[in-house]
Amino acid sequence: MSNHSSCDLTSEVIVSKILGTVVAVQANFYQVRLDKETKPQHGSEPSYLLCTRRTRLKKIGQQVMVGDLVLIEEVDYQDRRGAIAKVFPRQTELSRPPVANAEQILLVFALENPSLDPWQLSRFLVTAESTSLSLCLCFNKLDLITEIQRKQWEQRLENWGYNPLFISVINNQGLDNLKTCLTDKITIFAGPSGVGKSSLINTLIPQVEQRVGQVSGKLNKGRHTTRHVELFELPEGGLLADTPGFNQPNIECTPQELAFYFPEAKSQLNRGNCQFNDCLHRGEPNCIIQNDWERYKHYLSLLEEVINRQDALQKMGDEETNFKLKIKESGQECYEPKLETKRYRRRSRREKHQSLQGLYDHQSLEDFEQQSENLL
Ligand SMILES: Nc1nc2c(ncn2[C@@H]2O[C@H](COP(=O)(O)OP(=O)(O)OP(=O)(O)O)[C@@H](O)[C@H]2O)c(=O)[nH]1
Ligand SMILES: [Mg+2]
Ligand SMILES: [Zn+2]
Repeated sequence: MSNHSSCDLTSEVIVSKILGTVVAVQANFYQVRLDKETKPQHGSEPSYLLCTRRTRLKKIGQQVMVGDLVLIEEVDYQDRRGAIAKVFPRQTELSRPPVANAEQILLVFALENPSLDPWQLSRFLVTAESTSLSLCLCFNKLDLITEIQRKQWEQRLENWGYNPLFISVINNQGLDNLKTCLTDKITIFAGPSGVGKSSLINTLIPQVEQRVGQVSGKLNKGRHTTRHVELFELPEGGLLADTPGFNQPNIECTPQELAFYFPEAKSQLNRGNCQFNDCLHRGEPNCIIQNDWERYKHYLSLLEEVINRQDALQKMGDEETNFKLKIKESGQECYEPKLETKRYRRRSRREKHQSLQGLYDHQSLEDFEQQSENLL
């Protein structure tokens, strides 16, 4: 065989391998954004295909998630259709929200309206730190505070071990730095309700509503009745997942892990060891963690919560997780028996996955599980 023909053969194989990223899942359909590198460059091909999943994938029980990198076959550019033939191994996997291959979490808080609550911020930060994703912290509504107040927050957060971005979506301030942070990555937006996540996405992607409107009717049907995860493409490259706001994420980690999710404590732990391997840093003899940092009280409160949670789980042993954590108005936690065990049975199996618990409210989690079941 001449060099020439073997070269032709190779290029043909490469061309037929169309790769893409799943940006939305609805019932048995997957909206896939085609990878620019593998897509033929005739100029007329669409950027998105509506795909089904090959029977072989169904047989082996291969789930397809938003964020998955997939191989597409049976590409029909005319009808904008295709079939997912393979799901590539995931770099990361979050269960709540269900997103594969996300690289970072963008935590958005408002400086005012709603006013910044350090305790709530700590809960979000610890939840984000407990995933393997990197974290970008961003404070919105800079227009509502003075420069002195901004400096105070900056100093305070620096003591916590963070270097946040300050932005104002309304005044278009600080957005260039943020864009740099988001380029070419899959980012999950998280933060309490009303801080400006959706406003930010609309500013970063002016076409966002139109883009969604272009999606085929089949995929669009459930959009307004079912809240589902969808990735939006940034003009500069990169994908964003908007998630509904929530107020109190639950912390799912072991008591021993918790200190590592506070940068101020982690840096102390990196300098040496406590006398006891299972030290919880509550004044044990020869503990290396000092108590003179601002968030030490947050650490102690969360530690108690994590211990209570672990105790409750242990009590249940291998039984189903029939209890749910309830946070009272006072911030105190208690466990209540849960009657609908089915939902929790599924959830407890998922606990091995990373999760940003609470990013999805229970209703939409159920919706998603319903959809996932339809897919099987
Ligand atoms: N002053 C000021 N208001 C803003 C800014 N950005 C957003 N807002 C306002 O904040 C309110 C909430 O914004 P959304 O974008 O809906 O907030 P969200 O985070 O998506 O809220 P959820 O969807 O409930 O989680 C809206 O009234 C926005 O106009 C800003 O930079 N400054
Ligand atoms: Mg929103
Ligand atoms: Zn210690």
